[in-house]
Amino acid sequence: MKTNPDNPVLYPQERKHAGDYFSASEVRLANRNAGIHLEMLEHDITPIGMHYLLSHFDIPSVPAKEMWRLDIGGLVAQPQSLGLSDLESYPALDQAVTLECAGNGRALLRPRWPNMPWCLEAVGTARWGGTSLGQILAQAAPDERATTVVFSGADTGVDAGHLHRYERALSIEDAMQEEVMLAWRINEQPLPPQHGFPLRLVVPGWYGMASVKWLQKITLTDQPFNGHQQANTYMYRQSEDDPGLPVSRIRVRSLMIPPGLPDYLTRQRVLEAGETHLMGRAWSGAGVDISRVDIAIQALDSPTGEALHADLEWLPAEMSDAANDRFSWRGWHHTWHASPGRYRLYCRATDSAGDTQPLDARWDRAGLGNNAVQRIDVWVEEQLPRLDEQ
Ligand SMILES: Nc1nc2c(c(=O)[nH]1)N[C@H]1C(S)=C(S)[C@@H](COP(=O)(O)O)O[C@H]1N2
Ligand SMILES: [Mo]
Repeated sequence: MKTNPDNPVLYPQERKHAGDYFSASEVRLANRNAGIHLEMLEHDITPIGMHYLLSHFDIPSVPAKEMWRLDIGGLVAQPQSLGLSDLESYPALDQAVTLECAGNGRALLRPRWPNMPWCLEAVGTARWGGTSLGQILAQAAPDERATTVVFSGADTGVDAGHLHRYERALSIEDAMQEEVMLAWRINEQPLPPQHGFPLRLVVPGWYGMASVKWLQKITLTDQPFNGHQQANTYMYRQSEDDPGLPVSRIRVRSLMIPPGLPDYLTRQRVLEAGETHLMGRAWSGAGVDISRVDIAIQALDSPTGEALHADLEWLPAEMSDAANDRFSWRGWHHTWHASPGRYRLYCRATDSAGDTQPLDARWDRAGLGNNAVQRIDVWVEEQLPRLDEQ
């Protein structure tokens, strides 16, 4: 094999952290990989088209639904080649799952790692429909030496000079968990192309990278899997030479719907004094419940925007009924009697395993797993101008 050493795709320059301004590449990625609009946190189930998206390469062109095969091979006694109609004959599994990208919050770190510049919008909760993976793996009769299950998508591209298919692995124990599913429906509809049509993996509780879209092949092996998206990306690292720790489950987080009205360009918020309904969602990938969400409202000096008191006073939010599924977010709300001024609003979730969100972001070289407390600045006015007097 001979490739041109001047080719910057195969031989890229080293990626470096960046300062203030987003590059054209980051803006282009942001236009491809839309995020949820935070006001859509109003819905238990995120409407299709409002769920965030992250696709590394091009959305692959896939054969018609009837032609699609899922091949299961490697260390198995009974290799399988299954069409979608074969999968549909297994018991249906339908579950609301909160999916979040491990890069959510990346753009709030300084300095910034050039990659998809998520602020806080890489999350959504869909009702995924399909069937549990474990029973299908069991049909293939895994060899007892098999330790690892590799999932291969139909999409291919280059990242950091590595040409590869999008592939991720789970340990066989993790893959056999009953909630791990093969999904061909989202919110009662067939998967749209951007969410993995016709078939994807959904790994509840894990950051999104585990949920391989356009799933074509499952391979059982007794070797550790060292694919690019397993061993190089999606590792928590402090520095370049840090061997790193694998990214797995979603860290506890809450988000608030920004209250009041937005400024079009800056998204700064303005609202009228009085009773203000604050609401949002909280989730944790440990498969454990959210035990509490606390709210803090900090008065800021106007016009400097500096905090008038450094200390935060936390007030418990009311949690909505835990009607949703185990791997799905939970609603919370809080009534704020807002008086005129400038404020910073905070929300912080704690799960029943005792994990809570840090106030400040933990450093990660690639901007992964930043679950720091959200801050929203608002201006409260005695009265807003009347619409028809403008
Ligand atoms: N085949 C394939 N699967 C993939 C990806 C991808 O680029 N290719 N992106 C992963 C990442 S990083 C995330 S966060 C989720 C996003 O799923 P969504 O786009 O359906 O929200 O898909 C995961 N599965
Ligand atoms: Mo992601």
